[in-house]
Amino acid sequence: MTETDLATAVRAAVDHWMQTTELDQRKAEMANPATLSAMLGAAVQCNLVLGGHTSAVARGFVGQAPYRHLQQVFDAADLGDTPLGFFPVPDTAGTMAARAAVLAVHGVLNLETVSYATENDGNQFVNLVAMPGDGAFAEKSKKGMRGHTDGVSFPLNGEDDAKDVRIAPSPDLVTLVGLRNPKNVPTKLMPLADALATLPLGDVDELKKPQYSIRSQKTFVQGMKRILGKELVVVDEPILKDVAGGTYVRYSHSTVVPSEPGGLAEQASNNLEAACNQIAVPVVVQAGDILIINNRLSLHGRGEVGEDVGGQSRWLLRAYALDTSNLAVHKRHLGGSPPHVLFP
Ligand SMILES: O=C(O)CCC(=O)C(=O)O
Ligand SMILES: [Fe+2]
Repeated sequence: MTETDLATAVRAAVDHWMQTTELDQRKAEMANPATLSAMLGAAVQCNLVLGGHTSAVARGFVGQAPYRHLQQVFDAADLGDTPLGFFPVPDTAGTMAARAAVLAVHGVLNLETVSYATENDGNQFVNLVAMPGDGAFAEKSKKGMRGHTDGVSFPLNGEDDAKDVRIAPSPDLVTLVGLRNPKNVPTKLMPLADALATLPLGDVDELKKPQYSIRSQKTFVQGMKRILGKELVVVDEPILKDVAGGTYVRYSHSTVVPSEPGGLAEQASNNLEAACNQIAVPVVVQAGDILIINNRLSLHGRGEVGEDVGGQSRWLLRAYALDTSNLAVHKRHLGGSPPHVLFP
């Protein structure tokens, strides 16, 4: 299987859905994303089979790769102006096709499209755009980003937070969708295996020791204060974890610090970061593209976005996917939230 094979199967499913529905019907179907994802995922599966592939192969093709770039999987026309904040995503034909493409991809992979109640009010799709003003979010939105994984203070899938079993895992996949990217600002992919191959073994050992404390990323903090009463901060955690068939990572420069500063643990995380910068692969997510990032096998960052806001400025959508086949129900937020909203 190639990225083009998968992209072609997704494109056919999305085009068919767009051609056979009107805006009102699309909105109604989008209100039940799990059902729509299963339906579109089944359509992708049919298209794969027609092309001589299977969805099981697609799951391995995506699940074992640090990232996959699917180009031109939907028509990014009819968008309206670039929004000025994380949400809402405006309901236009272009953003509907974009969201359908994500649900189609997650559907064929048997993954649920999830969000967290504490981040962006639990919105399943958010705009990644440069924001006006001079608050912390606005400033960050225009800058580059160093290597990180998303939802870094949450446990790996299948594990519990040491103090609160309700805390859901961080996403398995971070899926970015291109709506516009006129200045070709790259997203930077940092496959973990490539970074670790350049590190001394001693550093890798340090990164596997439970000796780092992890704060939550800025987008979660306000919501955590509301829902948990405080920001989630975890202590004595490793950055790397060996699992069957590989090594997983959770890391963010701004939120992960060694419990004891100035020692080997700090040297190792600094070296990991330098290694990530060295091996980073720039990928320009163009209008109509989907970039699937494995949030365990790859870190990601981005280049400088710049000052342009609104109008025709850069606009990506982001969604998260999680294998929820073994997810305990207490890790969902529920209580009036849609089922895809996880706790916290
Ligand atoms: O804008 C991008 O290309 C990536 C953004 C990102 O990684 C994030 O918002 O967490
Ligand atoms: Fe990110």
